[in-house]
Amino acid sequence: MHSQTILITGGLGQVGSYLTDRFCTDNRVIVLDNTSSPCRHDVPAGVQLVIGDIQGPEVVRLVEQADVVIHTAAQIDVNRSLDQPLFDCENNILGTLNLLEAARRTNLERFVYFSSAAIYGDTLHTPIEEDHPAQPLSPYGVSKLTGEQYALMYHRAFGLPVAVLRPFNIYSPRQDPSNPYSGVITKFIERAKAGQSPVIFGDGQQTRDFISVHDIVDLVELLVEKDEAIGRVFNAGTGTQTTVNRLAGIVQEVFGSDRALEYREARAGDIRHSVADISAAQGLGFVPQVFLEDGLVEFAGE
Ligand code: UD2
Repeated sequence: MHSQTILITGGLGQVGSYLTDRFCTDNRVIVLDNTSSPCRHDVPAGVQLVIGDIQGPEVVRLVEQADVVIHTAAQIDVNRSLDQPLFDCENNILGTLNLLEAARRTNLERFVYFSSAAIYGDTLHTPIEEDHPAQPLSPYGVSKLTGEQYALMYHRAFGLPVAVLRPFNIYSPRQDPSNPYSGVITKFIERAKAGQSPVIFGDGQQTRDFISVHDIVDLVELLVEKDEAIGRVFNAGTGTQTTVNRLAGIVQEVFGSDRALEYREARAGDIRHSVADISAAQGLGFVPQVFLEDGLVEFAGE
């Protein structure tokens, strides 16, 4: 890959920070972040940090300098989107549109848009392929889907080289444990570190497709490199489903605990089964590398 100037929105966040670390070794990286939910406050040497919002006018100047835009910045809290749908809409839809408008008349080589598996809503079948009906259950899901639609329209109408990814359940040691809406892995690990057993909502037989942030970064690299990715949508998962019970067992193993698991009432609106069909990503050469067991070991060292 030749050296490029890469603008990473949300570059201080859970995913953006790992993208920054990977891309900055061979490229010029500019991070744009409004510091609303940073998982770190600094960037590696040589990376330019711009504190600002994706809705601001400065994105024009930043996008003009870039060869590639990787757009991860978003309001990511499903519950907050239910409480404040307008806030979610402004951030995610208008913010994305502002970036796309800035990109419209440039010679960008790639615009990578981070969507979410939340766009699917209740699943009719698994594994979930990209053509599965999109029936989001939250304003967040609607805002992510709308962002996708705008991005793909900018490809069709204006030739912008857009690629979209729909991450399933991403995990990394940089997810903020103090956030009440952090994912189940972060929750289980925090409890394990405090000598407590995992709390399982429902019978624990519900499944998810847990994907390491390192695999997400690999897939983004492919979306940037491969021209076949342009104008298309890719599920970002491992294709493997894991029950919440099994996850709890692995966390207990990694932390050497044999306490009894705690079961509580199922969460309202919880989706029963979720696993990605990743044949589209595999067609680009994507091979998930991180087994859940190994990915969780990384947390033990934190
Ligand atoms: C994921 C996304 C969310 C949205 C949603 C769309 C994450 C962190 N969240 O929610 O943003 O895209 O998918 O479908 O990726 N659980 C427990 N104990 C706990 C915490 C959770 O048993 O302490 C269960 C929970 O009831 C659920 C499963 O673990 O069945 C996964 O929960 P989650 O909050 O990590 O993620 P999910 O899939 O609900």
